[in-house]
Amino acid sequence: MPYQFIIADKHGKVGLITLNRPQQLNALCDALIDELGAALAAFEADETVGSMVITGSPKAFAAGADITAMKDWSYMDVYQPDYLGPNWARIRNCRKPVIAAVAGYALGGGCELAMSCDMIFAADTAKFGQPEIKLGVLPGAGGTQRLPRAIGKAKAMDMCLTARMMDAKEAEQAGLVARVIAADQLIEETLAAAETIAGYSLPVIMMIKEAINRAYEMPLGEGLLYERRVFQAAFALADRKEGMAAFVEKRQPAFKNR
Ligand code: DAK
Repeated sequence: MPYQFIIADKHGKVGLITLNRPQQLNALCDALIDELGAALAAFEADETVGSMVITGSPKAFAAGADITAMKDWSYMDVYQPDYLGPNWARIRNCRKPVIAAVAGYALGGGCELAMSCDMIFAADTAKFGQPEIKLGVLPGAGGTQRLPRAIGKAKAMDMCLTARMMDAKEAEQAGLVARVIAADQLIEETLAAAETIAGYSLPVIMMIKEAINRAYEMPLGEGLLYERRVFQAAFALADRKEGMAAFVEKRQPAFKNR
């Protein structure tokens, strides 16, 4: 399917989505988010794909929602259609793992998009920020919610209230990113990690993603119970049997996603 604002292609078992509005530093216009949701849905439905990667350009992962598009809107212009609600939810509701490969700016909605992914791999050039306060608004797609969970209240307050940017090193130390990678290796290393994930059993991949995400929604006791029940459910999978048999027989497992 041809897209205007993104490029979607497959690398082995990995669906790679590249945000492609370079003149606007990948500012997230509504149509781009629609296309991103459509591409993720297509990869979700594709049985040959086990994980996805979202990336931008060397200069910008995404410099935020499209300020030019938003500048003249009224409250009712955004409230009535629930602006940026449903199409952003499609990203959050993805069941296969999604890695954000971030180089350059990830600001405002760009930082929030990266945080909506399951993990962030950052180039050493990455800069994260929630500068909405400078525009007279606040983060609206998770900045005030996911950021404190990722980096703690103090740093989240600092970033959202002063609008300062955080570099890749600080972001890794603070727990926002999983890995910092030399910029020229970012895509290669991220695709390799995504391919490793996609090589495992798909239902187990999805169970792990679901269980970790529950850690943000549930008290510890409920989360541990949920994890145990899903662990027990994994014993219904042919892939569980295959994985353990392969270990005992000292061979590579051949998972069938069943
Ligand atoms: N929107 C539109 N255009 C943008 C843009 C943006 N966010 N960011 C950059 N551009 C455009 C610039 O206008 C410029 O266009 P031309 O002048 O060439 O036509 C071009 O990209 C290059 O930008 P600069 O000339 O500014 O480049 P510099 O290297 O000098 O500076 C910069 C790079 C990233 C520091 C700077 O461009 C900048 O500060 N950009 C704005 C960053 C920002 O404030 N981002 C937050 C936007 S508000 C929600 C979902 C999402 C959101 C809210 C709710 N829901 C689900 C409810 C999100 C809100 C936001 O993100």
